[in-house]
Amino acid sequence: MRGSRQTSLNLFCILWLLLLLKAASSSPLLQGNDPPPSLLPSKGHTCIGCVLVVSVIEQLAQWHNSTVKAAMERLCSYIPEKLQGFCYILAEVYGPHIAELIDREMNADVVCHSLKLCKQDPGQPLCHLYRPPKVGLSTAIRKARRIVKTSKGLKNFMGFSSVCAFPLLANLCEKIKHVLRNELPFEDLDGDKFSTFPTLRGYHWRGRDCDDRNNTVYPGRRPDNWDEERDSNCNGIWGVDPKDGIPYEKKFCKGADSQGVVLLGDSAGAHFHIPPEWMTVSQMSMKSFANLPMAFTNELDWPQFSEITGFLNSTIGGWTDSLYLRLRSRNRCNHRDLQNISKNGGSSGNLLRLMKSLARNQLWDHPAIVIYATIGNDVCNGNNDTLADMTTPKEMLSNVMRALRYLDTRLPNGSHVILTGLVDGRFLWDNLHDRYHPLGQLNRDITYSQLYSFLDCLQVSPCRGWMTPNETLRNLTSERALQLSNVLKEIARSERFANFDVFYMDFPLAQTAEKWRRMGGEPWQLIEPVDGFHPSQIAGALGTSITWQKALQEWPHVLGEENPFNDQIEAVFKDQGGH
Ligand SMILES: *[C@@H]1O[C@H](CO)[C@@H](O)[C@H](O)[C@H]1NC(C)=O
Ligand SMILES: *[C@@H]1O[C@H](CO)[C@@H](O)[C@H](O)[C@H]1NC(C)=O
Ligand SMILES: *[C@@H]1O[C@H](CO)[C@@H](O)[C@H](O)[C@H]1NC(C)=O
Ligand SMILES: *[C@@H]1O[C@H](CO)[C@@H](O)[C@H](O)[C@H]1NC(C)=O
Ligand SMILES: *[C@@H]1O[C@H](CO)[C@@H](O)[C@H](O)[C@H]1NC(C)=O
Ligand SMILES: *[C@@H]1O[C@H](CO)[C@@H](O)[C@H](O)[C@H]1NC(C)=O
Ligand SMILES: *[C@@H]1O[C@H](CO)[C@@H](O)[C@H](O)[C@H]1NC(C)=O
Ligand SMILES: CC(=O)N[C@H]1CO[C@H](CO)[C@@H](O)[C@@H]1O
Repeated sequence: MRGSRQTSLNLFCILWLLLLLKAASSSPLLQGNDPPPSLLPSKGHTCIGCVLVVSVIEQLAQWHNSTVKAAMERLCSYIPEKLQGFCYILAEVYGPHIAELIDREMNADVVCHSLKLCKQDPGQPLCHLYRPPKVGLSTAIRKARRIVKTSKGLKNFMGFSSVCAFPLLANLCEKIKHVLRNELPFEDLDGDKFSTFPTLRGYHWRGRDCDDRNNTVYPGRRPDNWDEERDSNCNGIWGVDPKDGIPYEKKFCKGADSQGVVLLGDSAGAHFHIPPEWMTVSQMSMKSFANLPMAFTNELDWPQFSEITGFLNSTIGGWTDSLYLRLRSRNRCNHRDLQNISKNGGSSGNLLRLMKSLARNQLWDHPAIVIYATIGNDVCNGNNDTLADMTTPKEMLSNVMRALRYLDTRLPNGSHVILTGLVDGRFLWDNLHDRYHPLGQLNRDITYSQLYSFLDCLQVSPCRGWMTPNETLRNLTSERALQLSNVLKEIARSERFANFDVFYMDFPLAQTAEKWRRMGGEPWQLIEPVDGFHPSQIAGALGTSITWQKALQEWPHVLGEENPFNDQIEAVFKDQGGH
């Protein structure tokens, strides 16, 4: 009995850490050619998870002037109901011990090292997020370990890996695994890739299906018999005008150059975002965690608000503007024709596999505008020798050409491909290094520079080359990024394809920053506050308007003509069934 209670506590612990800390870093690192992520987080992520959770508990106690135990209970009361049971038991049993450590002024680094959730590898430095305590980090940890040893409750502390081996828990582990798995195998989505389910790569990622049972009904196809009887392409336009007997789809959409929007990209394109409310104790409430289940089943991405395929009003700050929304208001026949084929960790190499999940049929479907945007992962990695692991220009050329040749076999004639250059990530260090991270704002004790070093030390940095105090390294990383962008530029200049034309544009970071400055904003607001790495909601929305203006001026044919029937479509079909 006792054993199994102890085990569920540990399981909860795992769940909580996984949740919070997959957050803090993992996803951008998962490269497509790695083995599928396992249930158990890497050592580095476990450590970040622990430091994060302990910090939040510590700060909640401080902010509400409560005991550590009360702070844990408070945190439990904020998280979604299904997780609360475990949480309360955990607080009951572990509370006193963590409290004891915290009450002795041990910071989260010390607590986590003493609980062995952070480990020092032989020959490696001792990783820490906070400035080390006066007595020195190793001394503090030794002292904390003695306290932990003498306290009964933690004696049975079970290693993570042993928990799922426990027969009673295998089932639960499977379920958690299912939800937390970063990757739903696309092969499993049988034939029809569109869905009426929002997350788990459902309609937040692609236009919503309007008849999930019929595989020949999906957004983006050319209408079947002018959609006289049913909406075969899900754009909300169907039926026959009783006044003249002409099908509406024919009347409003024939010759309208309908086309979809497809993003082939990375975590920036998918719009990776960890809500800062999850770790800002001064504003923490039940509301702060309401979006937690959705966020995790969407891989911590928010494609529904993203700059290319966003279609819902942002609930995470800023506003939504997207290429899809603009193309839709230019021609309402394009309603719902969007696909966001991007993935955290997407790079020119692993995109080759991911893009197989593109749903476009050369015979039956409308053309599409494809945005190819892997803006950083070809130079970003967390490896020791980061420079050696960057994509070379030669590899880039080969990867992108393979991708384009593949697209040429999948995209309907008349499509367009826009290659987006890599970002210059020096923007991150330049604008963030001495600012306080959300976790460090209460006590002004954690800067982005500290965060970057912590991630670096744990060897889980999403981008060692740019998230570093070493200016030479940052410059070298930008130099490589520029070389890779030039490869894309050259491809757009010199290569021709049968079914689409191809263009290049720089990633519009500089223009975005300038535009935001004129609007009275600060450059740091263009970066995701929690990870200190991805473009923020504001950066995405502003980037859209810049991309749109550029296309309008330089390649107007890509966007197609304005549909003169837009108002009539709206009058007859209202919001066209929504999204
Ligand atoms: C915090 O609570 C303790 C005990 O309830 C009280 O003595 C102390 O004055 C409080 N401190 C502040 C800053 O409210
Ligand atoms: C599926 O949709 C297609 C296209 O609209 C239609 O022709 C066909 O009859 C539908 N099949 C079923 C079983 O409803
Ligand atoms: C977004 O908000 C605006 C203004 O509040 C509203 O007009 C619009 O319909 C909303 N869009 C969506 C997709 O909900
Ligand atoms: C990086 O690699 C070098 C040489 O292989 C090694 O000496 C060093 O300890 C490594 N550093 C880390 C942080 O792994
Ligand atoms: C890095 O690049 C910037 C801009 O090109 C330059 O001003 C600076 O001197 C370079 N720093 C180093 C250490 O190479
Ligand atoms: C900075 O990075 C460069 C390139 O990796 C390396 O050669 C140099 O030793 C680093 N400097 C410091 C102070 O670590
Ligand atoms: C695509 O369309 C263009 C113009 O409409 C035509 O010239 C070209 O031959 C077509 N390409 C293929 C592969 O059908
Ligand atoms: C269906 C699909 O691939 N959706 C992607 C949309 O974009 C996000 C982030 O860019 C990806 O994580 C999704 O996988």
